[in-house]
Amino acid sequence: MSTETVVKTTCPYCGVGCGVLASPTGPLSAGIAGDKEHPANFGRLCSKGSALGETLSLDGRLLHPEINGVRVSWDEALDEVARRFSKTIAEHGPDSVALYVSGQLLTEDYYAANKFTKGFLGTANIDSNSRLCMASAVAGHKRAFGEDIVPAIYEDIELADLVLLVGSNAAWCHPVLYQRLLAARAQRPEAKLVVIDPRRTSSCEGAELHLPIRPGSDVALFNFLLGQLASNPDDPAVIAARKDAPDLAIAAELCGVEPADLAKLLAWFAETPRALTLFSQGVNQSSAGADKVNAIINLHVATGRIGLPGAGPFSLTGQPNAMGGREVGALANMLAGHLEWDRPGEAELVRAHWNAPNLAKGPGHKAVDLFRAIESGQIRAVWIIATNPVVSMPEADAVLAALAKCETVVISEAMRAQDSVNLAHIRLPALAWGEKSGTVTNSERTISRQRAFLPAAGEARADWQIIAGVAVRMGWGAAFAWNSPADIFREHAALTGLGNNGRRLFDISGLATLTDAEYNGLEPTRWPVPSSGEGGHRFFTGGLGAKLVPTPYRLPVNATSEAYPLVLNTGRIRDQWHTMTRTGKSARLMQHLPEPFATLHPDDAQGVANGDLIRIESPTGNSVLRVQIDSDQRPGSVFVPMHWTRQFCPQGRINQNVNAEVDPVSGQPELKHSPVRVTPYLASWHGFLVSRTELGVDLADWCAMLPTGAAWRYELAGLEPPDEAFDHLLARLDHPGAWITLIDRASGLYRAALVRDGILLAVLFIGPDHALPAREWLADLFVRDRLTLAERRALLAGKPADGAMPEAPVCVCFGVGAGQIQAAVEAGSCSLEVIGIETKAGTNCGSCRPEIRAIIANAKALLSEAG
Ligand SMILES: Nc1nc2c(c(=O)[nH]1)N[C@H]1C(S)=C(S)[C@@H](COP(=O)(O)OP(=O)(O)OC[C@H]3O[C@@H](n4cnc5c(=O)[nH]c(N)nc54)[C@H](O)[C@@H]3O)O[C@H]1N2
Ligand SMILES: Nc1nc2c(c(=O)[nH]1)N[C@H]1C(S)=C(S)[C@@H](COP(=O)(O)OP(=O)(O)OC[C@H]3O[C@@H](n4cnc5c(=O)[nH]c(N)nc54)[C@H](O)[C@@H]3O)O[C@H]1N2
Ligand code: SF4
Ligand SMILES: [Mo]
Repeated sequence: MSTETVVKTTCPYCGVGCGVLASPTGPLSAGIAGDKEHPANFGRLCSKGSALGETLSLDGRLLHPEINGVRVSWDEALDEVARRFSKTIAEHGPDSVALYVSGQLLTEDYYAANKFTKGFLGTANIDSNSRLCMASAVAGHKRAFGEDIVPAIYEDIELADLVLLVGSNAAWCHPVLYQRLLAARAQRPEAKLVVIDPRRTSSCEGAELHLPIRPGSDVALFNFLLGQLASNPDDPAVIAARKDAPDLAIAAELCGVEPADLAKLLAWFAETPRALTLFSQGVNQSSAGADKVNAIINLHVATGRIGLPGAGPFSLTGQPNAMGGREVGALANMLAGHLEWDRPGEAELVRAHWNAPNLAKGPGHKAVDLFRAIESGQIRAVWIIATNPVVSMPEADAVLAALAKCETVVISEAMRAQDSVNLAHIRLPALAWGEKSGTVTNSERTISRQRAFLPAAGEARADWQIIAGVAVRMGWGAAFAWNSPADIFREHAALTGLGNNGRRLFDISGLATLTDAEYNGLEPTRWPVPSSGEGGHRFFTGGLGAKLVPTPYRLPVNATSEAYPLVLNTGRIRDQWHTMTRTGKSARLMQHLPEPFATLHPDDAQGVANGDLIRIESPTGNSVLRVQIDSDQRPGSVFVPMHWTRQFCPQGRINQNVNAEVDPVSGQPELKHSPVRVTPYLASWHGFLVSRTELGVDLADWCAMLPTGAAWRYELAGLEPPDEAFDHLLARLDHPGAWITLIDRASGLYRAALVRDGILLAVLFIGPDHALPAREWLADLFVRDRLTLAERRALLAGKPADGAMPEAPVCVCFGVGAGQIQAAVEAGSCSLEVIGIETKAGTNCGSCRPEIRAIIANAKALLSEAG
C-alpha cells in the first residue's frame, strides 16, 4: 500500500469522532485503519469503524434523482422542488413548509440547510434528529452555562479518579472512549467506575459498582448527592437546589436501589475531587431530560468538580456531527453560531451576515410537533435529509401516516430502499461517507475533516450542493454561490466572531481566513479558536460563572398500568448503527445479534421461554420480536433495540410502540420509557430459509432477513398450518432443480435442500419451535463452491457428520465464538490477555472485550462449582 493513496478522514458513526486512514483499493473499496495521530482514538477503531470497508458497495444506493418513482435529470428534480416549495409558500405562507435534517450531515451541509430555511424560506421549521438525541443536553447546558457548552475534554476520562457512566452504554455506543477508560484504569487500579443504568450492560463489566436504578429516577439520585455534598450551603442557589434533595432512605426508595450502594457512591464522590460524569441517552431521552442534565451539572458545580483536569459533567454526543449541528444552529429554537433570538441584536447579526431580509422571526416546530403539523395539514411540504423518521421517531405509525398524506415529501438520501424514502415524491441522491467532504465536530469539541477518497456514486451530489441548487432556483443565487465546502466553512467561522468579544464561548473566528489548502489540510482542532488568544481549553473552571438550576424530581409522564404493566426501554446494540442502512450491509456485523429481540427479566417471562416470539403492544402500535430472558434486565422493564426496519423485519420495528411525550424544556421525546404489555406470539410453525437469491421480507407472517455474504438467511414463523407454509415457500423459491426433502408430518418437521451441480442453492427447515438445527453450519455451506458427498448427505440432518459446529462469533473481527473462549478457559487460560494470545479474540478493535470478560467469569464460576 503506497502512502500516497492514504486519505485521512473521520469515522461517520458515533460522536467519539475517530480518525480513520482510508486506502482506496478500487472505485468501491478501501482498506480501513485507525489514525494513530488522531487525538480521539490514537489509532483504535471499534467493530463498526473497522468494518467500514464492507459498507462501500453500490448495493441499495440511490443513484439518480426521481420524481414519483421515475428517473429524471437533476435539473428536472431541482426545478420541481423549487416549484413546489415556492407554490406552497405563496399559497399558505412560509410556515407551511419544513426541513427535517440530521446530525449525520457535515457542518457545511448543515449550515446550508439552516441558512436556506431560516434565512430565505423565512421559517424556523427546521429541526434535526438531534432533537431525539442531544436536545436535553443542549437545554441543560444553556440553563447552567448560558450557552451550549461541554466543559470537559477526552483527556479527562484518563485523568479522572472516579467516572460515573449515567444512562450510557459506552462499551457498545462509544467503544473507543470506553477502551480509553479501561486502559487508563489498568494503569491506575485505584480509579473507580460506577454505572447508573436500569440494565446491567456490557459497560458494567469493568465497573466497581452498578446501580440498576428505577427508570427515570436519575434526578432523585443526583439531588440526593447534591443535598449531602454541596460545599457552599449558604449560597441561596444551593439552598433552592437543596430544597428538593431526598435523604438516603428516601433516595434509595425512589431509585429502587440498595441504600448501601447509594451510600458507597456518596462516599466515593465525596472523597474524589477528580470526578467525571459521562452521560448519554438514558439521561437525555426523558420527559425530565433537561432536569436530569442540570441535576448532574448542579452536583459538579456545587462541589467544584468541573473545568479541572479529570473533573466535570460530560455529555457524550451520539452522531458524528451532533455537535456541528448545534454550532450552526440547525434546530428549530436556535439561530446560528450560538446566537439566540431572545438576546438583543443577535438576530440582526445573522440577518446582516446572510443578507437575508426575510429571516425567520422566532422559533419553529420541534420534531414531534413538526410531524404533528404535517399530520394536521399545517405543514404541506417537507424536505427530509439524512434521517429515517418512519423508524426513529416515537409513535412511528403516526409519522408514517402523516408522510403518506403530505402533499410534498422530498428526501435527500444515500439509499434507495429505506422506510422513509419509500414515501417520498421526490428522491435526491446524496453523496455518502467516503464520497463527501467537509468537517464534523465530536463530543469534546474537536473539529475534524471528513475527506473524500471515492468517486461519487452514480449521479449523487453533496447535500450542500443540492440545497444550493434549489436556493438558486428560488431566486437566492447570490447567497448560495459557494464553490466548495471551504467557502461555507469560512462563512460559518466568520459568523462566530461577529459582535463576540468574548461574549460567546463558541468562537472559531480564528479559522475564518483559512485558505482552501489550509482547510483541506486542517488537522483535528478543538474549539474555541478565537482570532486572537489561546484556544481548545476546558471551560467553567471550578464552576465559576455556572448557575445551579432547581430540579424537583418528577416521574415519567406515562405510568405503567394493569393494561400496560411493563416499561419499554429502547437503545442500541454493539454492531448496528441506527436504521441499519450501512451496518446492515456487513455480513460480519450482522452476525453479532442477528434478529430483532426483546430482553425480559425471568420474573416477567411467565409463559414464554428463551427464543420464543412475543408481541409487544402499546396504545399506539405493536411489534413481534424474539425473546431473550436475562437476569441482567431490571424486573418490570423490557429492552428492545431501535435498529430493525421494514427492510430487515417488517414486524420488528419498535418505534410505533414508543410514546411521544416530550421534555417541556427541551422538546426531546421520552424514548426510554413507554408503558407496554407483552404476550406470547403463538406461531404454528417456526423455520428458516437460506437462499443464494434475495427473496424479500414478506415470506411469512414473521420474517427477519440476515445477509450472510454468500447468501440470504431468513428466520420465519407463521400462523397457517406448517404443510401449507412448506409448499408455499418451496413455490416461492421457484428454483429449477431437484429438491431433496425430508418430511415428518406427525412431528411437524419439514426439511428441503436444493443442490445443483454440487452447488447448494437453498435450504428450508420448518419445525414446531425455534429449536432447529444450527443455522450457522448451513449458512456456512453457501460459502463453498461445491459440497462434498458427506456434506450433501448431512444436509437434511442439519449437522455435519463429524459434529463440529461453527457458532455465532463474539469477536467479529476474528470470528471467535463463546464455545471456543469457554474451551480455552477450561484448558487453563484465565485472562483476557491469554485468551487473546491463544484465540486472537478481542485483539483487534476490542469492542467484544467486555463480553469476553463475562464469558471468562462465567466459565470460571462453572469450573469452581464443578470443584
Ligand atoms: N453501536 C452503536 N453505537 C452508537 C449508535 C448506534 O446506533 N449503534 N448511535 C450513536 C448515537 S446517535 C447515540 S445518541 C449514542 C447513544 O448512546 P447510549 O446513550 O449509550 O445508548 P442507548 O443504548 O440509547 O442508551 C443508553 C442506556 O440508557 C439506559 N437507560 C434507560 N433508561 C434510563 C434511565 O432512566 N436512567 C438511566 N441512567 N439510564 C437509562 C438504557 O438501559 C441504555 O443502556 O450512541 C451512538 N453510538
Ligand atoms: N426508540 C428509540 N428511538 C430512537 C432512539 C432510541 O434510543 N430509541 N434514538 C434516537 C437517536 S439518539 C437518534 S440519533 C436517531 C437516529 O435515527 P435516524 O437518523 O433516523 O437513523 P439513521 O439510520 O442514522 O438515518 C440516517 C439516514 O441518512 C442516510 N445517509 C447517510 N449518509 C448520508 C448523507 O451524507 N446524506 C444524506 N442525505 N443521507 C445520508 C442513511 O442512509 C440513513 O438512511 O434515532 C432516534 N430514535
Ligand atoms: S468509536 Fe467506533 S463508531 Fe465511534 S467514531 Fe470510533 S470507530 Fe467510529
Ligand atoms: Mo443520537
